[in-house]
Amino acid sequence: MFEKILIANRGEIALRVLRACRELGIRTVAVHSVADTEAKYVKLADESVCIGPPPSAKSYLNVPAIISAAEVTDSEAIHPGYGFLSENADFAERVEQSGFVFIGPRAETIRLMGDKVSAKDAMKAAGVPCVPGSEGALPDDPKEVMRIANAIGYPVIIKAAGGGGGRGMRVVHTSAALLNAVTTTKAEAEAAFGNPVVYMEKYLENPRHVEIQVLADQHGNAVHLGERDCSMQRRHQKVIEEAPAPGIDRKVIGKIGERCAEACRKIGYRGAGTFEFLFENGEFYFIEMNTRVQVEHPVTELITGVDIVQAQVRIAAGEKLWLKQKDIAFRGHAIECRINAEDPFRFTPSPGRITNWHVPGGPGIRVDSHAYNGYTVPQYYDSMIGKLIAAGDSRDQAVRRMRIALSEMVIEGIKSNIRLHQNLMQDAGFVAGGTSIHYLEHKLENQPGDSQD
Ligand code: MV4
Repeated sequence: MFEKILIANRGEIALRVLRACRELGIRTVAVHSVADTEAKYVKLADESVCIGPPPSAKSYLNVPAIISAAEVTDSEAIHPGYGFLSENADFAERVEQSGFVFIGPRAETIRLMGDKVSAKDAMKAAGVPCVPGSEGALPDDPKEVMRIANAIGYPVIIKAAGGGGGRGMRVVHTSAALLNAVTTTKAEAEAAFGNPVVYMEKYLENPRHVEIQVLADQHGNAVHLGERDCSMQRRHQKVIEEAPAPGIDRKVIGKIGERCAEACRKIGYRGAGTFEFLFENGEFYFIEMNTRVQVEHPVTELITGVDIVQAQVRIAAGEKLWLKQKDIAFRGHAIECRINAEDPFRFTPSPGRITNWHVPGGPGIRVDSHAYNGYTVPQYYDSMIGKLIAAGDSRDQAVRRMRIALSEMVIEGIKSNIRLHQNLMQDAGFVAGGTSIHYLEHKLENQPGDSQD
């Protein structure tokens, strides 16, 4: 096992990785920007190194500064968390070339999944069901493009190979609009990602977002940890996630989960990974793979008892997978509310000093947050300041525990989205379960909520 790991991230996930390392007896190095100098998790780490000024581009994305910090502290491995450099293949390569272990997949795997065309090709070849669409990249010949769209059937969606997570896509409803849409998406893709390649898919009008968590070791073994439903989102930002996905047959999950595990074995995947699917009319359609730990990993941890962050570290250290698929049992239900420093109905960021912070507790409640009384939420980063997770024997119990937890939670001095979550925990559609990816945005259009304070 490693003796010392550098955590190349900030906030709640830096604290989460730190805790995983502590339990494994591994010393930690926190790297931080000037804006995070006073953060408690930085002081909790065994060592800390300031890597630059507040803007991410000069600190958490500053590759030479992070590599130097690993060198001067004699770290053996680097955990990238999520966001920032976590899915940057060039960073993973630099880490390994500098003699450190990157806690994540091989750089070539990250590169393969970063290109959404090659990711889909690889998954299709590995037996994962995909959304019907163009075979790879769209050709230049407009007649061919028209033919492909006609074969798929409208509506179709044009997506950038360099995009992902909702960036660089355009829905097309008629053949009259097709060629302009392709031209515009290609130009935007070139400008945004330096890659004009686009592909086409059948546009699914009302799907759910259901993703499968996998773990794979460096010795050809892989298991799945079931699914998460992340349909409750606004502008591609997830708001609530849960496991299991309401109303989906366990046998169907077992089958798609095994397809994902088998795909990991086939491509030599290493570490934790997430297969993103659209789920519509009882069918799973692969869209993208994420090669990092995800924000919503706790709901899977709570229903499986598997510590996903520790698993990432143990796999990176070369351990053979200690779990067989039959050892993994799914127990009860877990729901996560992302706690953001923002206006609960207008969604404008609300950085500043937290003058009063009180977190809930009791059976089945977990709070993953780096915040505390007197903590100042910096203006430079994502507005997520923590996650409130409730688990119970049933979905109903998890919902009831979440309502109580939200009622106990106190955040003063800044605005938070607690009231939005309280509203959603009482929402008939949410309570029934199984809403589509458009549900929250439609609800917010129709009932924009009170905008006092
Ligand atoms: C789609 C789709 C419908 N049909 N692909 C958006 C994020 C990116 N990961 C893929 N996305 C979508 N791809 C086809 N063929 C609808 C979306 C989509 C979406 C997907 C997951 C979660 C939220 C979403 C919100 C809007 C659109």
